[in-house]
Amino acid sequence: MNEAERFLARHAELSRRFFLRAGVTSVAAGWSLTQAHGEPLPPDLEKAIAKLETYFTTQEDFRDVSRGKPVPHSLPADKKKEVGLTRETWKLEVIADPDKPAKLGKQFTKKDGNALDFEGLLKLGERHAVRFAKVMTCLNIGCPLGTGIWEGVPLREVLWRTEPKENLRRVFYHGYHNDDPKQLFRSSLPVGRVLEDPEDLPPVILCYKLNGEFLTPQRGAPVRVVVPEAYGFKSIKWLTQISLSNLAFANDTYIDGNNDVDSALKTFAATLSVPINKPKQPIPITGYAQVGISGLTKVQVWVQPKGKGWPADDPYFTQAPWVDGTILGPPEKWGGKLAQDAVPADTLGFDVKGQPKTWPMRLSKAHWAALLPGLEAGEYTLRCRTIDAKGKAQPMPRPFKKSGRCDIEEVALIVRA
Ligand SMILES: Nc1nc2c(c(=O)[nH]1)N[C@H]1C(S)=C(S)[C@@H](COP(=O)(O)O)O[C@H]1N2
Ligand SMILES: [Mo]
Repeated sequence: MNEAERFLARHAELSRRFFLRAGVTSVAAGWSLTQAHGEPLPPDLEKAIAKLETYFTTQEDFRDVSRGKPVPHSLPADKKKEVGLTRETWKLEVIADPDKPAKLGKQFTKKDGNALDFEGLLKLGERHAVRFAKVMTCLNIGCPLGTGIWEGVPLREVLWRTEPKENLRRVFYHGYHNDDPKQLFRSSLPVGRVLEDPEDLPPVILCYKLNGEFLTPQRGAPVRVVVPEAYGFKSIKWLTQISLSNLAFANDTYIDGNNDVDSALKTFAATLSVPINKPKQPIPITGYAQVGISGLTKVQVWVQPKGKGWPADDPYFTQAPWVDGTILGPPEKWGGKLAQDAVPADTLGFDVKGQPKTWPMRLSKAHWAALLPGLEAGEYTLRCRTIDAKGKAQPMPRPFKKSGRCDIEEVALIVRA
């Protein structure tokens, strides 16, 4: 056996000993692993897993990338009230696009006094509300901003109330932007996506709750759009206007940054903890994977001596000796400040006991761990990648940056005597 073969064999043995696929579920601390059939985890790995982020993110812990001068959520309380950024004063206009109007039976405007208010939205929610888990990721940043259970009324319920007749091809929407056209942040969807949910996706919603609580101003209160399968820029915050258009193509704000605005969430892996190690000691590693529309079957890692290089005709390292990490099961504790730490009843994708029906869940995250065989002292490069449900290795099938980050992550791995 050469060195690489020995590494692979030793990795296979460690995995068998410590991670028995069926036996890997998480307990007490949220993330530690029961070892129903395997040996207890080495303390270093146990500790790293116990320290993983909680599955859901509290509203406060979401990373904020809001634009605006001032950012709307920072306005003083009086001003918020005045401009409709409170639940008491919020008004949503739903109109025909003045430039390319769809033919509607009705419009909802402030002028006519029939704009939708928050009470009206909650009333619709009594019959139509849905909730689902989703990771919010900025196409430009790549690293998820947070994961939560988003709740609201399917946008189509409001759309149908305009009694559309014809010439409706696209739905445009924007939020409060300090009444300054230069600050407008807008997005859009083909009307078909609003009316129907392909491939069992949750509906596009007018969202007013996150993790069971009303949205905070930072997260877009009182109401934002949430598009389940999309990157963050489609999920417009501080929503004030929807316009129904005969225009056939997108004019999202994110087009200006050369972004692919039709891109759905991608699957990719990243590390969370990579310790400095002692020679010949097994190396505990943890990470997460974003689970895009293509699903997730595997997370893999590969360790290479630093600066070793790789044939240029294999830029995605497809021929490298990748080894499988272990995808952790659903957590015992969900976090995110969910009431009683329970997933709310009737959350799409969860059963009556509040357990996920499938795992890993699409449009969300999964966490993973690996215990790598010990190495000689030195510096190494650790890479991780996902294999999606169609068997495609990251960054395929959509490797381009401007449709969402999915580069294979490279981090330094140091082994020091
Ligand atoms: N009105 C408005 N909505 C917005 C934005 C904004 O600047 N203004 N930023 C968008 C972008 S680019 C992202 S990535 C998400 C982030 O959502 P979050 O702040 O809840 O994490 O909000 C989106 N909605
Ligand atoms: Mo973004």
